[in-house]
Amino acid sequence: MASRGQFITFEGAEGVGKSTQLANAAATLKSLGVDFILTREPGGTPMAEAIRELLLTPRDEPVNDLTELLLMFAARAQHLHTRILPALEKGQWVLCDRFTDATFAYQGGGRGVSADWIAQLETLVQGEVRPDHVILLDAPVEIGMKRARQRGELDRFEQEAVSFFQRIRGTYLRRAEAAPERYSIVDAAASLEEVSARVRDLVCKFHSNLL
Ligand code: Z5A
Repeated sequence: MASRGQFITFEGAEGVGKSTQLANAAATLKSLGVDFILTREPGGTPMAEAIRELLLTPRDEPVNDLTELLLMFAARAQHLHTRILPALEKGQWVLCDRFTDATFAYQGGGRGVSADWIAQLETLVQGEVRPDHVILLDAPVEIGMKRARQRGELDRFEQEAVSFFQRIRGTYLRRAEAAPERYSIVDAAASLEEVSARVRDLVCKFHSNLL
């Protein structure tokens, strides 16, 4: 029977380079001969992608914080139980663009929802499942916002103020500093070459630690 795959998530505020580094990590795993899937949250299955659409579309109707929180976890339940866990059980590694750390950062730090409520939903939906490694791409908020805004139209989250993203960055950093064995903080303000080299090294280290 194949040994369980590794679950690696990429986190950070908007525009820090998660999608870019996910592709870099995927190329690294390919070169190491590791079987893996690439996925994202909210989303990752047809139903969870439909929930993503609901969450990201700018709308005139104010969105209640609890509605947003519950939709994040509804999408996560579908994604985790129908895609992530079956892949891990088959021995595939899972590279995921955001996971529950984003909920603590955005809904908790950003919106001010109680971290206890988020932790309760985390236990309900995930049981004991947590990412094996979290790669936190960290950069001053202005840098990420500038990079993201060069792409054009802004989604519902991207329309928030700088202070919202500062609270998010602070929450991510506090979580990472509290559990350094599981979180790797990468300076995402560095050049693309430097960030890519650091992420490649981390992925190679996670792989060699299992040998
Ligand atoms: N959300 C939530 O609230 N709660 C949750 O639980 C979850 C999510 C799971 C969708 O996320 C939204 O959902 C998100 C949080 C919320 N909203 N926001 N903000 P998303 O991950 O799809 O969207 P995003 O955070 O806005 O990601 P992004 O804008 O796609 O950015 P990115 O993936 O981190 O960056 P990128 O696309 O790789 O890079 C951006 C640009 O910078 C691009 O042109 C790159 O070529 C360039 N780049 C990348 N790295 C560098 C370096 N090092 N130097 C220079 N230029 C660079």
